[in-house]
Amino acid sequence: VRRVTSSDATAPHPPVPALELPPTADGFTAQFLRNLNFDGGVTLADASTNDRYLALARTVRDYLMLHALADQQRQAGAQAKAVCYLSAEYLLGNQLDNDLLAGDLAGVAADAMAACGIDLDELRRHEIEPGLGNGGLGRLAACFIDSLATLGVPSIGYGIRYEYGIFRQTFEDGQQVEQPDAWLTLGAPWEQPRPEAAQTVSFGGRTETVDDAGTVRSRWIPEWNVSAVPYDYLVPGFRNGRVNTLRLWRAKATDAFDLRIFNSGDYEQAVRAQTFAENISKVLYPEDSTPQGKELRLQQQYFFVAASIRDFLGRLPEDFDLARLPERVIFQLNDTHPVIAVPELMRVLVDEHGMAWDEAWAVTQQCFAYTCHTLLPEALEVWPVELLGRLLPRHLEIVYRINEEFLAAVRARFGDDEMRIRDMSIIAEFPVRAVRMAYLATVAGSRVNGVAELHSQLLRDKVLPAFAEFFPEKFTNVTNGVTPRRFLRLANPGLSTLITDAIGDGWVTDLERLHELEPLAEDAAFRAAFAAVKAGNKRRLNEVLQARDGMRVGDGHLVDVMVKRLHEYKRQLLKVLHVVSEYEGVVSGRIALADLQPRTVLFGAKAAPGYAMAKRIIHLINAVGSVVNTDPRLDGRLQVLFPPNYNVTLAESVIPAADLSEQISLAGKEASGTGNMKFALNGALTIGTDDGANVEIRELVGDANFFLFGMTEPEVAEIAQAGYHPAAFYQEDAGLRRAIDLIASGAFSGGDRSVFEPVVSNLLYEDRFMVLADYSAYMAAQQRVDAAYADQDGWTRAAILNVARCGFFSSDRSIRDYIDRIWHTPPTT
Ligand code: T68
Repeated sequence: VRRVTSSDATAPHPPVPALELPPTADGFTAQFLRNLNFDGGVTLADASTNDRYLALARTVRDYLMLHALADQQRQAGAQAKAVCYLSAEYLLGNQLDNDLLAGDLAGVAADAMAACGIDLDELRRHEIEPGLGNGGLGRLAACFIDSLATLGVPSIGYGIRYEYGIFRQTFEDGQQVEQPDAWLTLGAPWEQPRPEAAQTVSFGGRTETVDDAGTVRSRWIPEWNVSAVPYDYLVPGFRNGRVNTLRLWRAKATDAFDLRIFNSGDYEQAVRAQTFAENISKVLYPEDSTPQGKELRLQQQYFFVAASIRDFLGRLPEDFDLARLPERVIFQLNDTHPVIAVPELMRVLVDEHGMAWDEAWAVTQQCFAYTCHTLLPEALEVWPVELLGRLLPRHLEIVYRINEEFLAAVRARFGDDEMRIRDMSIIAEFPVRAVRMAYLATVAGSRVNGVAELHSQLLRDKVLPAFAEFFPEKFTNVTNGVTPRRFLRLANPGLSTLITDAIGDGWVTDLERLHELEPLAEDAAFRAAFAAVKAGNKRRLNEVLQARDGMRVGDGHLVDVMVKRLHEYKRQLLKVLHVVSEYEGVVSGRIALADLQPRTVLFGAKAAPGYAMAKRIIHLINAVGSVVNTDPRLDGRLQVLFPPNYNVTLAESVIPAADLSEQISLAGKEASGTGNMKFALNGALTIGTDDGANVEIRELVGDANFFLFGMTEPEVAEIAQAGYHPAAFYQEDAGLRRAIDLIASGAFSGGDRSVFEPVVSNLLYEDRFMVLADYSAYMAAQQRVDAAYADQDGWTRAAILNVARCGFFSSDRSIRDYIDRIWHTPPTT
């Protein structure tokens, strides 16, 4: 590779060849300079870090685009059934390394940057991840589009291009402060706007009935429109030449709308209208597992699904017979957020294409499938009829008719059982009349799936039992998975190399091959190498934490990690009680300092801005940390770290460094979890309850390699039934009492007892998620952890077995399960 000097770069370019595959360092360099000069308008000598980053990203995208164009050619005229994944969230994480890996461009990019005298790592650090999701649900969608591309499934992801993603979290005096995530301000090199493919989406107005040659039809006369402009992201498969599209919609005011008002002479009003329209894609709602019920949120939902359905139908041949739509598409509903797509497709088929209702309903039922991601009743979305009728009057009519016909079918089967009818109605009557979106999705979809075995069973037995009885054939399970490309190959290069050296690199796309590592758990040299990788990952984490937050994990410490959204059901408080108990034990002299296993407890969690208790718990964690970390009596043997703004990028440093993975939700509350899979796959041992996918992880890795504790779901149900009294646990357990009393005393709040009083009284008198009931079992399990960690070699053996036995948790397997059980799309290539 020729070294490009700054004087070369300022000189006019010689003619450069078109981009070539396979990529070469010279070709990459030339394209990079072209992008820097012509796209960025700067010379190499004058380029800022941002200029270089943008040009590099553009160059990577250019290579992927070559594959994408070839892919389009291959698929032109193809009639394969496609998967349209409808999701309000995609928590993508950084793109640069992912795309370099998938496109096999890392080597040429490194050479090219070296030739230009550019520090590639600096550009890596410059990237801002698109945080277009809250947590597990959004990250699952991102893993799924990676697997869809890697498996070569014809598919499109549809979503919203939020101008502001999940907020950036900072701490002030230990309390969460939310800052806007202006991720687009420095340029968005990975996206391609496609204004020519914009769709119009309508809202409001009224319906009227028209006599259409003897049949009475309803017609929607909307009041206002917005334009949905697609922004396309390339989703490369892993080194297979396949590139799928993630199409995210941005709201813009329509020209027509503006013109009408401009012509009326009201300039200010016209500009206001523009703001109003553009608000629809302005910001991601930061609530997870608690729907907001706000009008703008419903506008977002309808906005993106209406645009997506039109967009997909527009790809079919002009003369396509829509009765055959199920042969060409399945719309997968990622939770209830896109469920308004059901009445929208009905409206398009019936009102716009004149299809008879019954035929349209048969088509619609085959075109949708619904994934549920929760078990919390309060997390099931409902839309007040008043709001839906105001925003989407025709859709409300359609929902009413769907409900009427569905309830007639229920009556035909079970008679006039009014209790049952009320239970199953898509329309709830109390506290206000409202559409139950999960019910609508269940009635409309061909399949309903939960996201782990236990979750799917509880969905059938507890959340939707009447529906499971009525439509037993619809209910199925697809256990979640995570992409091994991002969460093992990229995040853990040390372990990846170790694995590849041992068994070859086939595991990257066939994760079950990790089983071949099992015998190596008995190989002392392999164990030593594995332990060395873990130690290296801890050093790497320390570099990241040091630079980002001035924090570090203690040398020789057990790294104990709890990273996930802050929610009471996930029970960060149980982890806090463990820390406080250990601290109290040492300062009171009950535990000899020398007997304390040195540990760093690392938390990462964002709280929904309106969730007061979650924010208090964040405050408590920080408060406990600042006392414990600085108390000389602990001599640094117990550390609590809470780096702010946990996101995908930080996860990629934290997970490979962890020894212990905290998955301690109350049994029956966590639908699946996916962090639990990432940790086990990277060789952390889990301390966990019998909940979500923990159940399947434990079955696979074996009881000896998993620290199980706590009540089972039936036990939880039983004590809930009998009446749960948390204060009784407080009375009976001296250790628990000491920990709670210490918090209540103000020891972590400068003597001010009022600060954490709401947390303490909630635990003592309500404790909805039974933290106190599981406390003693959790403490005992942590003692088993300490004992196990004392035998380093035994711990490493167990860690290797975790890696070797977690191949099942690849999102490639999840996608194959969706194909087999739900989509029935053609075999993948
Ligand atoms: C999560 N759900 C589940 N919801 O909690 C988790 N909710 O157990 C599961 O592993 C994961 O989904 C993937 O299946 C969520 O993450 C949300 O983020 C959310 C967002 C908006 C509204 C409601």
